[in-house]
Parts: sequence; C-alpha cells; structure tokens
Amino acid sequence: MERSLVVIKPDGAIRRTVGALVLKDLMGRGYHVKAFKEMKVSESLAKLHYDIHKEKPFFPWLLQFITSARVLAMILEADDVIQGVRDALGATFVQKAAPGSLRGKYGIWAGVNIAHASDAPETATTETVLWTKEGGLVESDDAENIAKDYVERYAPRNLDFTKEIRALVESSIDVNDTSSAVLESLEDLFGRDSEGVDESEIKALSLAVFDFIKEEVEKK
Ligand code: RTP
Ligand code: MG
Repeated sequence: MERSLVVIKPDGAIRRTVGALVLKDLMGRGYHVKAFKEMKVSESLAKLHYDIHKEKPFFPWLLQFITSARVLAMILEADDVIQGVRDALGATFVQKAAPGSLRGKYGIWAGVNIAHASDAPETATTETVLWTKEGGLVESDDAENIAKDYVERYAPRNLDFTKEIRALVESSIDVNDTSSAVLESLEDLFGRDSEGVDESEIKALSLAVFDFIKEEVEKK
C-alpha cells in the first residue's frame, strides 16, 4: 500500500464545487482518505514544502499563491496511488494538461493548477511527515467521512466558473490589460462559490492570479 500527500490548492479549495468534484474524482478511483484538513498554509510550511524550487524564479510567486487562501490537505492511500493521482491531475501547466485530466478540466492557467500530489515514494514520505508536523494534518478514522461530506455538500451545486476565469486571464494577457478592472473581475469570479471563505482569501488569491497576469504581460 502506498500513500500520497495531496493538496487541493487555493484555486480548488475556495471554489467549493470544483474542490468537491476533484475530491469526488480521486475518491472514485478507490483512493482512501486517511487524513483530511481544510487549512491555511503558513509561510514556513510553504517554504519547506516547495524547498526544491527555492532557487527558481517563480518561487516567490509560488509562496504567494499557495499561502493566499485555504487548501484541502489530505493523505490518500491505495496501491499505486502516487502515480495514479499524478496521472489523474495531468501535466503541471494547465494549458499542457490533457483536456480530460483534472488540471485540464478545472485548472486556471499555467501553475494555477488545482492540486499538488507527491511525485515519488520518498517525497510522499517526506511530505506526509512535514504536513503532519508543520501543518497539523492528522490521520483519523473520520477522515474518509469528512471528505465524503465535503463532496456531498458542495459537488451538487454545480457552480463551475473555470471557463469564465480562464477566458479573463487569457484575454487580459492577450491585450495587455493589467487594469484594476481585471482584479475586480477575478474577485467576483473567485467569490461566486466560496461559502465560508473569508473575503481576504478571495482577494489574496485573486491578487496572486493578477500578479501572474502582470508578469506575463511584462515578459512580452
Ligand atoms: P506540484 O509540486 O504542485 O504537485 O506540481 P508539479 O510537481 O506538477 O510541478 P513542480 O515542477 O513541482 O512545480 C511546483 C508548482 O510550482 C508552480 N510552477 N510555476 N511559473 C512557472 O514557471 C511555474 N513552474 C511551476 C506550479 O503551481 C507547480 O505545480
Ligand atoms: Mg512537484
């Protein structure tokens, strides 16, 4: 039996329907939820989790993104769960992910890509220990039921604005629009299915996506 540390990132966690559909898909593959926690990622946990990327140019943005709003952190268990979840997610960059993959279906753009999943048995072990110690993720007999409740509560709402958010990001980059109207539209779209989420989280995630748009425009 293998275990994988899976994190539904802020873009999946504050869009309640989308997060629930991702969770439903993974559970439907027979992966058992051994630990489940809705939580904000601290700066220190983010730095340790993405330590491998600390020299990369996108590192500061990655920290901004992953700490912007709550995530759904979990430990999944099953035979071959590590590669299985990676395959289900699809390629890292949303525009390269297969259309039927979870990132292809629900990802926003580039690295705003719905979920993290451990990429090998060694990283799965390190990450599980890290998120337990630094993130307070605890194994529990209730975890599977808590995850099921999340799916039952949010999946039927059917509120998925992925297409609209993608179109906004794409067109803003395309026409070099970095006006405050873009940020306001992001806040509107990210806030449409965000029950129980703080306004500050919606704003922080929108700003992370907006900062990404600005970087893309500046790069041109
Ligand atoms: P993850 O670690 O989140 O499961 O994603 P991954 O293995 O598919 O991709 P990885 O190379 O480990 O990158 C970690 C996360 O960093 C963001 N990223 N942005 N702007 C960029 O060039 C860039 N490259 C990576 C993504 O959020 C990616 O998932
Ligand atoms: Mg990775």
